[in-house]
Amino acid sequence: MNINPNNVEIIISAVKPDQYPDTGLKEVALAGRSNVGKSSFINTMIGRKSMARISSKPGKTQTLNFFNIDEQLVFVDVPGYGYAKVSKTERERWGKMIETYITTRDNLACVIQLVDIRHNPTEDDRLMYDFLKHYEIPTIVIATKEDKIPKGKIQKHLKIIKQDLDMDPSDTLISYTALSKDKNPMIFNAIEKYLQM
Ligand SMILES: Nc1nc2c(ncn2[C@@H]2O[C@H](COP(=O)(O)OP(=O)(O)O)[C@@H](O)[C@H]2O)c(=O)[nH]1
Ligand SMILES: [Mg+2]
Repeated sequence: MNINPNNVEIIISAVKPDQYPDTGLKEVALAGRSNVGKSSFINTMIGRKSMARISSKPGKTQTLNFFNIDEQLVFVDVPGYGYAKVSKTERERWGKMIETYITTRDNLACVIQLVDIRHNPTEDDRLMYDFLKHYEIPTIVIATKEDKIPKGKIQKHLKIIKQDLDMDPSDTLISYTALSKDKNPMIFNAIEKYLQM
């Protein structure tokens, strides 16, 4: 898949289904703890420095942000979970927004769940993955920030993540760093498989 970075635009920030855009394109949603690197991932994948906002205030974006990626697919940046300073009411509103989107969106092709390669998956990471598997959503797990650990330790960390999430063998796990575009083709290939389904 070849993406023209100059043909990427934010379509809309939505909360409710009647605000979801009507593009006819397949959607790929990003899930992950706040600050794990979702916005950075989108920016690196599309080759645009600050398309998706890289937030210094985690937990701030409480909307689903839809990005039209060169008329080929739509990335949906989802607000992160696990941010401690969020009130119970906000957390519940967040949960409903995600659940509604994941369970009702017909053109959702797959979810890319980001985890931090340095740490064991958190309880929230496991709950999110289980939730996606419960609804049979194809999932690509991206273990990001690999630049922060020695190269020789990457495989060991990937193994732990796969085990801790109890990953479905049909799901893909890829180590990643937003500091480099090297793995963009590999990840677009993994995504492309689900776009055709
Ligand atoms: N070293 C390194 N830092 C990263 C990487 N991805 C994200 N970051 C940093 O982690 C912080 C949170 O990133 P952001 O994309 O806003 O996370 P989000 O809350 O999941 O959207 C920012 O300071 C980023 O610069 C990565 O692959 N490597
Ligand atoms: Mg973000």
